[in-house]
Amino acid sequence: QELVFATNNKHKTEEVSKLLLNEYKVLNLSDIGCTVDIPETGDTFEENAFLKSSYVVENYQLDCFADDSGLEIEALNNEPGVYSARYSGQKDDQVNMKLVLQKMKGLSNRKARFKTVISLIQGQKNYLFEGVINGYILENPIGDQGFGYDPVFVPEGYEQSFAQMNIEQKNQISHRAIAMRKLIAFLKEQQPV
Ligand code: ITT
Repeated sequence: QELVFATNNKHKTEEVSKLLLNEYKVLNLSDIGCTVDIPETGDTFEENAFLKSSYVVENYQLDCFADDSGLEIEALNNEPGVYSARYSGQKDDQVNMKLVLQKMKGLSNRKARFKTVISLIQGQKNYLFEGVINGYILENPIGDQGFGYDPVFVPEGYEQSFAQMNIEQKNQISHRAIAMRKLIAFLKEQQPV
């Protein structure tokens, strides 16, 4: 069975595909022929996730789900938050991560969390699933796996940054994996065995 994931982000597709491996083949935006960067004009993860999923429903008449996520840093009043993908004004992970490190320079409160909100639209209804992981921001990036802010984020109770973990390790604990497990449980409930 196929499931459409309204994303242009290859890393998200890879993480999510691994989580859905046994149940669904995941199709991303390019797989359904959509080359649009869907505008994310909301001020919450919930709104932005819904903007992406509803775009596909309206333009392609396909049920689908979307993920909006970001990094909330306590000492920066929860920034970059919904602006995580373009914190510096550019959609450039390296530049955005550097800006975070610069703003965090000298700050002793390093607490942060990653959050994902998934919007699933099924039969015209919108269902939301959330995942959060707490952790802290390093002084310097470390690791070369993952994407985005992974090299500067260490989850609570771990010694390694997300970028030092492989996908399987990140998928055991991440914000996205937590939200995805809720989505998978929901989809399972609807399928009588
Ligand atoms: P789509 O909207 O096409 O799904 P995107 O990259 O624009 O892809 P978001 O709008 O959700 O995704 O932006 C989230 C940003 O937050 C993303 O670009 C990363 O910089 C960061 N981010 C989200 N999840 C992350 C993760 O698991 N690890 C590191 N950074 C993450």
